[in-house]
Amino acid sequence: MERRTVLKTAAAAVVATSFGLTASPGLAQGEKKFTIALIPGLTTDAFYITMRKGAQAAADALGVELAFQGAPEFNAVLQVPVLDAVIARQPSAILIAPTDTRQLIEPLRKAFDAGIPVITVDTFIGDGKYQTGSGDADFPLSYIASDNILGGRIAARSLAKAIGEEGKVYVSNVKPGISTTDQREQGFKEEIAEHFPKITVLETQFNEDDANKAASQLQAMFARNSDLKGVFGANLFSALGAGNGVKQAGQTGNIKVVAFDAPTSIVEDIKSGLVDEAIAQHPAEIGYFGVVAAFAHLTGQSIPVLIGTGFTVIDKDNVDDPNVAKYIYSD
Ligand code: T6T
Repeated sequence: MERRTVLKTAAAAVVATSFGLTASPGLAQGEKKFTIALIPGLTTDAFYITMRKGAQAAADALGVELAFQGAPEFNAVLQVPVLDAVIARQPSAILIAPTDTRQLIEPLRKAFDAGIPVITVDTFIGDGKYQTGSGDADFPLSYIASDNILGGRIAARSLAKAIGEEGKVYVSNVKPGISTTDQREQGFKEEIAEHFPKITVLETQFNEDDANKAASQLQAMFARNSDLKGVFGANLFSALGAGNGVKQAGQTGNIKVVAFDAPTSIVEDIKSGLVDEAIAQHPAEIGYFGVVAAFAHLTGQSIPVLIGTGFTVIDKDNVDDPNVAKYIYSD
């Protein structure tokens, strides 16, 4: 056995013992064998609320304890102390949506060094390629998420169609350094560059996950570009804010909006014509398979290093279909 694996196994045994989690069948009735911690990007976002529901469903099915703890904002400085507190309680495994590709590497390594298996959900650290034996961020066991580059490409095709394949657009985004939203912007720009020569992508506007800022930015972009044709909101708050900006500018239907994510308000926004298409992720699946993967690992199974979940593209033609509406996020 490779040395790293031996160390990992030994450390895991220490953690298991400190929880009284050895294989012995001496558990009191109702006592859970494993505690899996889920640390979201932030606690109040419908995307992570929905992820938690999926995770809880899997935890109930498997008889494990789910501990959900996160920060009130999508911010690495606020997420790290939450992670430290979780590590101190020595859960059986950690599922985390790291809020920065670099800033969470060393904090997460502390969990790994303590023998706590780490799986990242939604976002990744480093380049997202885990268990390769190279680089400083390959120690998580698995990455479970949407294909965000593909999602950005889908958004580009939707927006291109909505604006008649020509004119000025821009990306409303959170901030650089977040794997998901960086990849969506990348996929969006690649698709436009490859297939839509008459579309100009203006400079990305970063809103720090603040919908009010995204709304003001939309209005400022429109003031500078009266021929602005469309905007891609690269996550829930970016899209919500950009949409509100379009409405406040009296440009509903003139400036087209394609939204990533599907909070409950998206139904009304699609029906009113404010949003052309929304790309719903499947956060409940991410949470469900996160817990299943952690459980599989804890019980000696091997797990895939990458688990991809899907999208549902919502527009006015399918928004009332129950098979589509079920992907609207929970509040
Ligand atoms: O878009 C999701 C998530 O995938 C992303 O990493 C951060 O923003 C959201 O949580 C939506 O607000």
